[in-house]
Amino acid sequence: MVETIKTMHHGGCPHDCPDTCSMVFEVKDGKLAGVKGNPDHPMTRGGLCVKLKDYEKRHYHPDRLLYPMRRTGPKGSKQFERISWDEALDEITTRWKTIIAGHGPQAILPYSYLGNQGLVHGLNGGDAFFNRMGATVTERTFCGEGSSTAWLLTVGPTAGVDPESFIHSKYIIIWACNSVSTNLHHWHIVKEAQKKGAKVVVIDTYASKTAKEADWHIAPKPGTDGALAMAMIHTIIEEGLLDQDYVDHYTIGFAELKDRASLRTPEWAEAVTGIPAVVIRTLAREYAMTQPAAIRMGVALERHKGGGQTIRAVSCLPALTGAWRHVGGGALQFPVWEHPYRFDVICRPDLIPEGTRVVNALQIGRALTDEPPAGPPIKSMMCWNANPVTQAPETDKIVNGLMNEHLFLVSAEHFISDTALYADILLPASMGAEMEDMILSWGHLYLTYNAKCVNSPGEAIPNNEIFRRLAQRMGYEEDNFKWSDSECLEQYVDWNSPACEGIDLDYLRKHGFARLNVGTKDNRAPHKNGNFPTPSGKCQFKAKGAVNFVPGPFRQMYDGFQPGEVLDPLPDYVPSRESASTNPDLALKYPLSIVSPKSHGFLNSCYANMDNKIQGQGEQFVLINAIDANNRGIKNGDKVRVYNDRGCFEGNAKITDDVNPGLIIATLGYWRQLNKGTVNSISSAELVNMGNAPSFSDNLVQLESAC
Ligand SMILES: Nc1nc2c(c(=O)[nH]1)N[C@H]1C(S)=C(S)[C@@H](COP(=O)(O)OP(=O)(O)OC[C@H]3O[C@@H](n4cnc5c(=O)[nH]c(N)nc54)[C@H](O)[C@@H]3O)O[C@H]1N2
Ligand SMILES: Nc1nc2c(c(=O)[nH]1)N[C@H]1C(S)=C(S)[C@@H](COP(=O)(O)OP(=O)(O)OC[C@H]3O[C@@H](n4cnc5c(=O)[nH]c(N)nc54)[C@H](O)[C@@H]3O)O[C@H]1N2
Ligand code: SF4
Ligand SMILES: [Mo]
Repeated sequence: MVETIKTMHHGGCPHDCPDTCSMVFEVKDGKLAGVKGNPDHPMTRGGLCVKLKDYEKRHYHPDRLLYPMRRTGPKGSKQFERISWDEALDEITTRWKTIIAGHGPQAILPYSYLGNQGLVHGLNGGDAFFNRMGATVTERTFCGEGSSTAWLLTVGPTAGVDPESFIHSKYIIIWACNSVSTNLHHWHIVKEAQKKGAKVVVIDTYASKTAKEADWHIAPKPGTDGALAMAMIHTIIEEGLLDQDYVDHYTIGFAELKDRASLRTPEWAEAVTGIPAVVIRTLAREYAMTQPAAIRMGVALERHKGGGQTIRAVSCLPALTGAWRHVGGGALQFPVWEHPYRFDVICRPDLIPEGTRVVNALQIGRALTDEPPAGPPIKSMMCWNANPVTQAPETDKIVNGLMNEHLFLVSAEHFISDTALYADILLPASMGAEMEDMILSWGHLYLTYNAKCVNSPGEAIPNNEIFRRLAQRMGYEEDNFKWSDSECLEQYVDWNSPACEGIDLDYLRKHGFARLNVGTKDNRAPHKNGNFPTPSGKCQFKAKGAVNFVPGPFRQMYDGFQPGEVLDPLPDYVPSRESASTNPDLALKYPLSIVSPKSHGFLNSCYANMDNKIQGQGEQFVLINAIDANNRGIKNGDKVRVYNDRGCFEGNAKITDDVNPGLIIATLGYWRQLNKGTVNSISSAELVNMGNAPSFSDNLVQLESAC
């Protein structure tokens, strides 16, 4: 038998994950035969996670969508017939032209997120296309926008401490982040620092995989971290543990912060958080007195009504103690701030007609049902790179909205997801190894390249090609719709920026990744002498006159559209919307708080349709304390029903000390098609107090046996 040759190509994991791994694609006989982590990449270090290690199986999964399809049965019945690309695109554009003629372009609503994080096939195409159309703008504040608003307000658009510099840290606080599952390639570095003597503290509302590997696990009630941080600030000031010289030179608003924190005692915080005052004092002392100290903030810190203010309080800590003076000291939010992506060229916010309405993606269920936005009715929605039925809150409303016969739904997908299930037209999209791209990295300081090395199966085409073809049919002439994928890459990065010195596309094609010129892990201390990229140049404990706005990569798109309310100039604890103290009546009916973090074995809802991944992850479970289980006559393994006024889902009870009484945990991603409801059936679509972020950790429920 003749041995065929295996070739290797540079890949970049396209998923919405802070690790943005550099991969090696192995191609044999024109097919993706395997994937490996790039051994040369300082963070990937040759290893991928359990989700991606057999990525080729996802490419060639038997359920993969291979051809354009048209719905033939009732909505949601999963009855489709194969049609040609021409038929599909003609039908879509004919429908859209009719809708635009009758109701105006805002009757069409785009829906996308970071299902693909490529600059070309994730962010591009769709945004420019729908902005050109004048469609409704859909505000995507799923993940980190509250955190980003708070971070920008306090320290500005800085990457902060390099995730790799944690190797030099002596005290590490991982705050509301389950790194072992969600940021594995940072966790390796934290473990190495731990071996070298660093103390690792995990502040998580339950004993996550990461908390179990920490030196110290502190478990505040969900949504109370703002009180914990304010009490740390109180202790640091009261006990004189601060770096007064740093505070005097490089911060503003200390006197006011001191005044605000004077009443936020550890005893006060004990009543709010459930953490003993003595523990809070010890944490504050150790944190302030052990340098370099680094804080890794997780996305979940923002997920309750007071999320923005919580992040502001935490972001003040390293300036108070002077941790920023040291390599490996400071705080890490999203290093994306120092990446020179040209979002204005990618998304073309300049094309949005003045006065275009904005619908928040988290509130899509309301917009499609009982709270339609002012203006024309929503007659059509196109969904790509997102799966709101599984991932967005108030699922029942979303499903009701998608069942509406008058809503023309187009879904570009890899699989018939819980959202694509309701589509009128399905479009098959290409997957990772089938298209050239650069992957947006929000969790490290490397540019990441992805080569096209195999053809797509069936008739799948990349997202950007879908939008090129649609643009042609709609008669849109802008350059964005004519550039090839390679030309897009030339345009989408500011290759002349200092961060890109010595790096170009050819370099990336050869090496697969490149570290930005923003210092090395061994010398980077960007705020040693202040230099905060804020209006004052200082760390802003106080930000007078700040208004709420939507930050992040899409900032430009919203400036001028959402002026927002004036914010409290100082950080503080803002209680949750749904808790026994803030809503006692609701708590009588629904006495349990629920937190729905990421599943170890899924990537949001991706992989939760693959048998081997479900096997690894296990069926939907609900972690519950023995006290709460006994009160309800629940035994380990019982099928339980979790519910509130918004909806319900089912899972298998796991009785454990990993959660405190009053809290249950059910992880995210399981498909509604394969389960009875999902965690988002009970989630509220209310937004948090900054950046219109989601409140996934601010929900009350009741639980009962489902048998
Ligand atoms: N395996 C896996 N990895 C992923 C993803 C995935 O789906 N699966 N998704 C990716 C994406 S999109 C993102 S944004 C990141 C997010 O990654 P993370 O930031 O780690 O987010 P979560 O898993 O939602 O939550 C992390 C931890 O915060 C805790 N938590 C929740 N609310 C609170 C609170 O109020 N206070 C405190 N102290 N703790 C709280 C949860 O119990 C959980 O253990 O992960 C990425 N990586
Ligand atoms: N309860 C609860 N809800 C949450 C969270 C939580 O912690 N708890 N986390 C939130 C967070 S942090 C996030 S980021 C959001 C994520 O929300 P989503 O981005 O909606 O989540 P995914 O499940 O990753 O959906 C992406 C979809 O895009 C498809 N896709 C992937 N690549 C491509 C492509 O190249 N082309 C096309 N056309 N389609 C593609 C995938 O098949 C998948 O169906 O969920 C949020 N929802
Ligand atoms: S999902 Fe995250 S950890 Fe897994 S391969 Fe992709 S970037 Fe790496
Ligand atoms: Mo996310």
